[in-house]
Amino acid sequence: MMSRWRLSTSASLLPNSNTTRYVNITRSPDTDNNGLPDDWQANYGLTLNATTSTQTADPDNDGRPNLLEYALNTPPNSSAGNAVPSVANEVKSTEGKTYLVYRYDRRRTSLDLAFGLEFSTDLVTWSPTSQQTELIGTPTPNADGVTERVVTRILPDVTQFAGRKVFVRLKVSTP
Ligand SMILES: [Ca+2]
Ligand SMILES: [Ca+2]
Repeated sequence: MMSRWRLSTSASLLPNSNTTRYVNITRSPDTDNNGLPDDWQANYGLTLNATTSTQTADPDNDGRPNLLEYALNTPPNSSAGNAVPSVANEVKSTEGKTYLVYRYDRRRTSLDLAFGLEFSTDLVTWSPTSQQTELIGTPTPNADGVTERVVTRILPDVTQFAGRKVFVRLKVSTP
């Protein structure tokens, strides 16, 4: 069963001692068990138990299923405002070598979404491990208060890709 959890803290949860800190974990209601919080569905008019409300449905026909819309905090009922991950060549200053760098914004309050990059040479077979990656810094909260920016360097440096193509995509799943 899919579930959604949120972390919250409040003054009433904090004990007098400053050596212990309590964290309250509350589950966002998901009464139709589709893995998408009911309040998120309600915000965008996705009716409970409707076929247009499943994780794989794409009611706005923008090519993004509802799970991806939720994970990236884009509206499932409009293709407007869709943030697009970016890929750019960037020099790693400590090495002087150029690497592909992949940037995307993801929802940061959902503990049960898994994000990962996958790679392919033919757009048919995808693998999460055929290229090594390294996170650049730590994810940075965005001004919207909902998402964070993730920046990943794809290894090895671009000179090692000479004469061949490698495609990269973002995969979102619920464990
Ligand atoms: Ca739901
Ligand atoms: Ca969509």
